[in-house]
Amino acid sequence: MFSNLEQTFRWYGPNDPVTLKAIGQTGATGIVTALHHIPAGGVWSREEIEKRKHIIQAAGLRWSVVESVNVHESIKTASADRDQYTEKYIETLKNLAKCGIKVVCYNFMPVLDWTRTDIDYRLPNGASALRFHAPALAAFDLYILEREGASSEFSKDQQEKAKAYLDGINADEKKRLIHNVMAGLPGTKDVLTVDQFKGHLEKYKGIDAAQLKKNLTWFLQTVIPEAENLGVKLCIHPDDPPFPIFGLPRVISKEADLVEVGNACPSPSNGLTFCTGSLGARGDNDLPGMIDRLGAHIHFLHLRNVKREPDGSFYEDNHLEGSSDMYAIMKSVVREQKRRADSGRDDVAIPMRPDHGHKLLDDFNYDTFPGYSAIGRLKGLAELRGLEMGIKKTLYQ
Ligand code: DNO
Repeated sequence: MFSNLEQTFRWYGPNDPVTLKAIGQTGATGIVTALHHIPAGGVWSREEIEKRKHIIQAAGLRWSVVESVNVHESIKTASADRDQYTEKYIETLKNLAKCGIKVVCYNFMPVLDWTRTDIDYRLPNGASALRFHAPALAAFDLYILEREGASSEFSKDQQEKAKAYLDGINADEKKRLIHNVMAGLPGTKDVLTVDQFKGHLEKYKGIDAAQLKKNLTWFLQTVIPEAENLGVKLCIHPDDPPFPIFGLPRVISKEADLVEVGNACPSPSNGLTFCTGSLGARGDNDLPGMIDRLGAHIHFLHLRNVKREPDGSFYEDNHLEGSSDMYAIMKSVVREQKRRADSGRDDVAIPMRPDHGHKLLDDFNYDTFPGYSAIGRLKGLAELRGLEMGIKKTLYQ
């Protein structure tokens, strides 16, 4: 039997209340982390990388994947200083490669990384989940940000629902909404002010999806050949949510986008982070089929399930429940592993992490990063590894 997926857990570094010791007890063997204290655009020195690597190894774990080396906004907007930031990006990849860390996740989402309106959405059993509530986002856009042109992007009905939502929340809830939407990069506690955000949006005036794709293509064609020389596998993370928000273009939302990424610079170093939660927020993404067709390019898996609602909202469900068929997804993943094993590829043990988790039980006693509780993710990992084993034994033993 070919090997299992590599079970990994995201760890936000020494300040993460979920310790490496706790992670070891989940059964995960790999760590997914980044040097979150270095802002996008800064070079990760070899010393800093080694320091972090040693902490992980001392806990008996391995630094399997970097998530993420963030791409500077100047590269996404093709500003005059993009060359300088691209050189720094390559420098970081070189340093990572020297330290033996060779799978690197990144994304190409303008301004904000992932976006949720509610980070404490209570499910009937009392668990706390993350939610994207479309009327709340529209309310923020139309009536808090007061973005020019926003009203032409929402139907009359959507505008009415947004207004009703805003009228129905109190001052604290409104503050929380602003905080949730403006929260900065994962792993930081940074929160943009609405005015700062407006300033960022300015820079995207005149950048539509076609232009953003061009900028991504330039980045890939500049960086991928270097990564290939280093033996580093880059893997782009899809947009979350996988549709435009705040008038900003989104270019990694569906199968055709992922195909375009590959075609922009064919190379084993130009790969995908297949995030079933992000891609699964669109009903027209056929996740198992996408894995069947694009599996060879997947270097990293985020396994998570969302429950879609008719108005474009969604919340994060249990890993095996929700709108996506996790059994069919895992079956496609296992088939991809079999293809890799049969063709002698050395990356059969694709790193996977249980992406996000509910807050459950004792999780409420810790101030964890949104989505990154210990017990909720442990539950997800346990279910996913059982599913993997069941499918493997049924199909191949
Ligand atoms: C959320 C994550 C994202 C992801 C980045 C990848 O939990 O999946 O923050 O890490 O977008 O670059």
